[in-house]
Amino acid sequence: MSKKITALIILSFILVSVGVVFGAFQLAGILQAKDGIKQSSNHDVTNSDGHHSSNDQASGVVIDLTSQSKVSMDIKDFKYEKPKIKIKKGTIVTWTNQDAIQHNVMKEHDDDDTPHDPPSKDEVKPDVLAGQLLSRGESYSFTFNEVGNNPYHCSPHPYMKGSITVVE
Ligand SMILES: [Cu+2]
Repeated sequence: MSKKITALIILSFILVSVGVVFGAFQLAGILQAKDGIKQSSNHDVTNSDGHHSSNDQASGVVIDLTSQSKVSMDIKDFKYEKPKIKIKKGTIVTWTNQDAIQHNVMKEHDDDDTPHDPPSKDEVKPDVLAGQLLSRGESYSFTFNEVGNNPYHCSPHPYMKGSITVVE
Protein backbone atom coordinates (compact mmCIF):
# COMPACT_ATOMS: atom_id res chain seq x y z
CA MET A 1 0.00 0.00 0.00
CA SER A 2 1.40 3.36 -0.93
CA LYS A 3 1.73 6.10 1.62
CA LYS A 4 -0.72 8.24 -0.38
CA ILE A 5 -3.50 5.66 -0.18
CA THR A 6 -2.92 5.11 3.53
CA ALA A 7 -3.07 8.86 4.12
CA LEU A 8 -6.32 9.07 2.11
CA ILE A 9 -7.91 6.26 4.11
CA ILE A 10 -6.93 7.90 7.39
CA LEU A 11 -8.23 11.25 6.17
CA SER A 12 -11.56 9.73 5.10
CA PHE A 13 -11.84 8.02 8.45
CA ILE A 14 -11.26 11.29 10.27
CA LEU A 15 -13.80 13.11 8.09
CA VAL A 16 -16.45 10.45 8.71
CA SER A 17 -15.76 10.53 12.47
CA VAL A 18 -16.10 14.31 12.54
CA GLY A 19 -19.31 14.00 10.54
CA VAL A 20 -20.80 11.48 12.95
CA VAL A 21 -19.88 13.52 16.01
CA PHE A 22 -21.24 16.71 14.42
CA GLY A 23 -24.45 14.90 13.44
CA ALA A 24 -24.88 13.58 16.95
CA PHE A 25 -24.49 17.08 18.39
CA GLN A 26 -27.04 18.44 15.95
CA LEU A 27 -29.49 15.69 16.82
CA ALA A 28 -29.01 16.39 20.50
CA GLY A 29 -29.65 20.05 19.79
CA ILE A 30 -32.88 19.29 17.96
CA LEU A 31 -34.05 17.00 20.77
CA GLN A 32 -33.27 19.65 23.33
CA ALA A 33 -35.14 22.24 21.30
CA LYS A 34 -38.12 19.88 21.04
CA ASP A 35 -37.99 19.33 24.77
CA GLY A 36 -37.94 23.05 25.27
CA ILE A 37 -41.02 23.48 23.11
CA LYS A 38 -42.77 20.70 25.00
CA GLN A 39 -41.91 22.23 28.33
CA SER A 40 -43.03 25.69 27.35
CA SER A 41 -46.32 24.43 25.92
CA ASN A 42 -46.94 22.42 29.07
CA HIS A 43 -46.29 25.55 31.01
CA ASP A 44 -48.85 27.45 28.95
CA VAL A 45 -51.43 24.74 29.51
CA THR A 46 -50.85 24.99 33.25
CA ASN A 47 -51.24 28.72 33.09
CA SER A 48 -54.47 28.65 31.15
CA ASP A 49 -55.76 25.92 33.49
CA GLY A 50 -55.02 28.13 36.42
CA HIS A 51 -57.20 30.86 35.02
CA HIS A 52 -59.94 29.11 33.11
CA SER A 53 -60.30 25.46 34.00
CA SER A 54 -63.41 24.44 35.86
CA ASN A 55 -61.39 21.84 37.72
CA ASP A 56 -59.57 24.67 39.32
CA GLN A 57 -62.79 25.98 40.77
CA ALA A 58 -62.99 22.93 42.98
CA SER A 59 -59.28 22.41 43.55
CA GLY A 60 -58.48 25.83 45.01
CA VAL A 61 -57.56 26.73 48.56
CA VAL A 62 -60.16 26.21 51.28
CA ILE A 63 -61.18 29.51 52.85
CA ASP A 64 -61.70 29.19 56.61
CA LEU A 65 -64.89 31.05 57.54
CA THR A 66 -65.52 29.21 60.82
CA SER A 67 -65.54 32.52 62.70
CA GLN A 68 -68.68 33.67 60.84
CA SER A 69 -72.29 32.66 61.50
CA LYS A 70 -73.43 34.10 58.17
CA VAL A 71 -71.58 33.74 54.90
CA SER A 72 -72.55 35.27 51.59
CA MET A 73 -71.04 34.94 48.18
CA ASP A 74 -71.78 35.96 44.62
CA ILE A 75 -72.20 33.72 41.63
CA LYS A 76 -70.47 35.62 38.87
CA ASP A 77 -68.95 34.82 35.48
CA PHE A 78 -70.08 31.20 35.84
CA LYS A 79 -68.17 30.80 39.10
CA TYR A 80 -68.94 30.61 42.77
CA GLU A 81 -67.07 33.47 44.39
CA LYS A 82 -65.65 31.28 47.19
CA PRO A 83 -65.56 27.81 45.66
CA LYS A 84 -64.14 26.05 48.71
CA ILE A 85 -65.04 27.14 52.21
CA LYS A 86 -65.01 25.73 55.72
CA ILE A 87 -67.78 26.84 58.08
CA LYS A 88 -69.10 26.06 61.53
CA LYS A 89 -72.21 23.94 62.02
CA GLY A 90 -75.30 26.17 62.03
CA THR A 91 -73.89 28.72 59.58
CA ILE A 92 -76.25 30.15 56.99
CA VAL A 93 -74.77 30.55 53.53
CA THR A 94 -76.36 32.84 50.95
CA TRP A 95 -75.56 32.79 47.26
CA THR A 96 -76.55 35.74 45.05
CA ASN A 97 -76.45 35.50 41.29
CA GLN A 98 -74.81 38.42 39.52
CA ASP A 99 -74.93 36.93 36.02
CA ALA A 100 -77.60 37.58 33.41
CA ILE A 101 -77.72 33.80 32.96
CA GLN A 102 -79.60 31.83 35.63
CA HIS A 103 -77.62 29.68 38.06
CA ASN A 104 -78.38 27.60 41.13
CA VAL A 105 -76.73 25.58 43.88
CA MET A 106 -77.27 21.84 44.14
CA LYS A 107 -75.53 19.20 46.21
CA GLU A 108 -73.57 16.59 44.26
CA HIS A 109 -75.71 13.66 43.15
CA ASP A 110 -75.75 10.82 40.60
CA ASP A 111 -75.62 11.80 36.92
CA ASP A 112 -74.70 15.36 37.70
CA ASP A 113 -72.07 15.63 34.98
CA THR A 114 -74.63 16.67 32.40
CA PRO A 115 -76.99 19.62 32.67
CA HIS A 116 -80.15 18.65 34.54
CA ASP A 117 -83.30 20.16 35.94
CA PRO A 118 -83.01 22.20 39.10
CA PRO A 119 -85.84 22.06 41.64
CA SER A 120 -88.62 24.55 41.10
CA LYS A 121 -89.08 27.14 43.81
CA ASP A 122 -91.92 25.05 45.33
CA GLU A 123 -89.72 21.94 45.46
CA VAL A 124 -86.95 23.60 47.46
CA LYS A 125 -86.68 22.12 50.97
CA PRO A 126 -84.98 23.78 53.92
CA ASP A 127 -82.97 20.65 54.81
CA VAL A 128 -81.79 19.76 51.29
CA LEU A 129 -79.01 21.68 49.57
CA ALA A 130 -80.76 22.19 46.24
CA GLY A 131 -81.88 25.64 45.23
CA GLN A 132 -84.06 26.97 42.46
CA LEU A 133 -82.65 28.85 39.48
CA LEU A 134 -81.67 32.37 40.40
CA SER A 135 -82.07 35.29 38.05
CA ARG A 136 -79.71 38.22 38.37
CA GLY A 137 -79.96 39.72 41.85
CA GLU A 138 -81.83 36.75 43.37
CA SER A 139 -80.48 34.77 46.32
CA TYR A 140 -80.68 31.31 47.81
CA SER A 141 -79.82 30.55 51.45
CA PHE A 142 -79.13 27.29 53.18
CA THR A 143 -78.35 26.58 56.83
CA PHE A 144 -75.77 23.84 57.32
CA ASN A 145 -76.81 21.92 60.43
CA GLU A 146 -74.82 18.77 59.79
CA VAL A 147 -71.10 18.20 60.01
CA GLY A 148 -69.59 16.93 56.78
CA ASN A 149 -68.52 17.82 53.28
CA ASN A 150 -70.99 19.28 50.79
CA PRO A 151 -69.74 19.35 47.21
CA TYR A 152 -72.18 21.21 45.00
CA HIS A 153 -72.61 22.44 41.46
CA CYS A 154 -74.92 24.41 39.19
CA SER A 155 -77.64 22.27 37.56
CA PRO A 156 -77.57 23.81 34.06
CA HIS A 157 -73.76 24.22 34.21
CA PRO A 158 -72.44 21.19 36.15
CA TYR A 159 -68.85 22.28 35.55
CA MET A 160 -69.50 25.12 37.98
CA LYS A 161 -68.40 23.56 41.25
CA GLY A 162 -68.00 24.43 44.88
CA SER A 163 -67.76 22.69 48.21
CA ILE A 164 -68.58 23.49 51.79
CA THR A 165 -67.00 21.67 54.69
CA VAL A 166 -69.00 21.89 57.89
CA VAL A 167 -67.21 21.40 61.22
CA GLU A 168 -68.37 21.30 64.87
CU1 LIG B 1 -74.88 28.02 36.28
